[in-house]
Amino acid sequence: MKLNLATKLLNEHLVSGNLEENSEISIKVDQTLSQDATGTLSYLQFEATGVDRVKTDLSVSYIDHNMLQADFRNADDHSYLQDVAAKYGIYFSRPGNGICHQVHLERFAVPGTSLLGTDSHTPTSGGIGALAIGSGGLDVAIAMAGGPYFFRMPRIVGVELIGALNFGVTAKDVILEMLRRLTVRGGVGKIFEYYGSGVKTLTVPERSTISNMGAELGATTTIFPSDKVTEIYLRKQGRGDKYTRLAADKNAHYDEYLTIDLSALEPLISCPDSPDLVVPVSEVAGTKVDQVAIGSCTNSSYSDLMEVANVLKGRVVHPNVAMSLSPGSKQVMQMISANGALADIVAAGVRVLESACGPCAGIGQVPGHGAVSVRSFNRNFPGRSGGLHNSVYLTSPIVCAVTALKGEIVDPREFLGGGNRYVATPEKYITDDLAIIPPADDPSSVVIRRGPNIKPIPKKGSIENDLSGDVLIKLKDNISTDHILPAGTVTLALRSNIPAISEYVFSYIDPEFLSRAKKAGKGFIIAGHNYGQGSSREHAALCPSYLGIQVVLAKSFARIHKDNLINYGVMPITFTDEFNYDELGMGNKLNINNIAQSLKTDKTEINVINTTNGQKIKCDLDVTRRQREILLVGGLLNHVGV
Ligand code: MIC
Ligand code: SF4
Repeated sequence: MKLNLATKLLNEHLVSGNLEENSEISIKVDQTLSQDATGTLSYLQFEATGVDRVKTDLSVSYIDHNMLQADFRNADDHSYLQDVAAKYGIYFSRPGNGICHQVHLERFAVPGTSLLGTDSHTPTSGGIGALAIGSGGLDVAIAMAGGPYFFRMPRIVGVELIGALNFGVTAKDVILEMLRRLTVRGGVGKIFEYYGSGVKTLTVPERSTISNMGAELGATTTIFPSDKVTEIYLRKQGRGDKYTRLAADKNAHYDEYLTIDLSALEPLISCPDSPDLVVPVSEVAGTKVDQVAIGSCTNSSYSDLMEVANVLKGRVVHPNVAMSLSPGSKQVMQMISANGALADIVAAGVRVLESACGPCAGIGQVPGHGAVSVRSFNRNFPGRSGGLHNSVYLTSPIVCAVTALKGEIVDPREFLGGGNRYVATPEKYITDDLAIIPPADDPSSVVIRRGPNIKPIPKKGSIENDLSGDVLIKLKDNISTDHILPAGTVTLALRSNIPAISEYVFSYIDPEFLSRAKKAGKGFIIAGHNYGQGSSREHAALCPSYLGIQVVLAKSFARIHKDNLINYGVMPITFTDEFNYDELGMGNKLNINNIAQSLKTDKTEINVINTTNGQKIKCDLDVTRRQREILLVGGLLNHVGV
């Protein structure tokens, strides 16, 4: 059979299983990355494994999320991460060096290698032809300790790109078009592989914009071929030796096929409050805007910001708009400073922020009450911006720039009156790597600093044979990890302290949940489809588990979150018949009998008894043998004996 690229790379990395759709496989992990918001937990877990040096070819620890050192806690997390990196053979990317995915693409990602990251946007490196997957921190800890990464063999979707983008239309519109067609759960259990004549018209950073936001489709990952364009990019990054040509076989087989004609696309925008509520910009043109924010791992590359500077040059941001811009990396910041583009941006009245996630994770620039914010980011779930009462739109940097100038959403083709598509590609990138600290030569000399806010990770005992508890909350479809445990400065300072951060579980959507959960001491969550979409943060599984949640009964789950629930000993069960969801209510008392026994078999059918009315609800436990063993012993930490 003619193989697609994803299958070739999976084959090359395969440790166990076979590549049959939906069966469990495991792959060798060549590289890992982490960021500070999820990294502290991951490194605490890695330390607990007792391994004295990472076993990967390369592991990098980035500081990019919790940059606001409003008190001692973030600074303490940073020192902890720096010391752990030095001691265990991990490269440390200092605060200010940029967003993990942007920096990894520039400096470390290698075509054909596998990369596992503690962040859902790890597939950004798929733009360079890496097999890059996001997961919970515990899975990354195990990978650093030399273990493989387990997941279900996804369906491989071939997306053929034909034609070329027109003026005012960008790579962001390609992925927004995918979201328009497939929705935020259209990619669950799938890898998207792009191919076709249109691919060579896109630069590596443009490809990465597309692979980055494949996460919003719920995809396992996204991958592009590694071709001439990739080679030139790597050469300009001073890494030409890392290039290998990689492509699917001619006429390769895919499980599903899609085609996008790049020349037929128009500027698109996601409306509040979900990345898949996509419409043409022209449809919401005229909407008055209070804030514009450019940046994030989706759209803060050198060429993105050059395009913005080009539009802003000689113009001024509308008086009613507060505009910010966060360059994706130190490299980008240095380059736009050196060539004067930054001066044009500053002169236009833009507030230039440091190279970090910033407003994307609710770290500053929280929009005002009732405000409209237009962002070049990837997520607009409720509360994601750091506040609830606002309307966040997601679109390309060029739409952001013209919108900031006009004070209302506007189509760049109309505002600028047409022109040629401008994609700045430098002769050479600045590649000093001065903000990347290599591991210590003498690890034994490194003493790890641990601030008082860094607390041990709570563990659970083995699962009880009979589970019983109240329905503590009933949720709708597409509940994101931002709903479960909000982003923003308050919670980000608590990422290393599970008891403290647990106080914020569901705080935006149901402030009473916490007291209910504490009073009950145990219980069930009922949810709709795609429960746990979005971020990879383990806290969204670990904190409910800490509060006594034993079971999440949902219509369906997002991939990373389902794994995280299992890793922390929470049963992810689905309704066999969706309609039973309607019959359950808050406060119902539920029972599952003999669960430990069922876990020891391969039985997928589980009966949940609603003792409030005696109803028996048929449910499914769709987990692998390995995951059954993990659930039995109360989580992955117990399973690996740490
Ligand atoms: C995000 O984009 O939601 C984050 C913040 O980067 C997260 C990680 C986190 O919650 O710490 C992610 O995408 O995994
Ligand atoms: Fe950072 Fe936002 Fe990217 Fe998450 S999505 S890694 S918060 S820039």
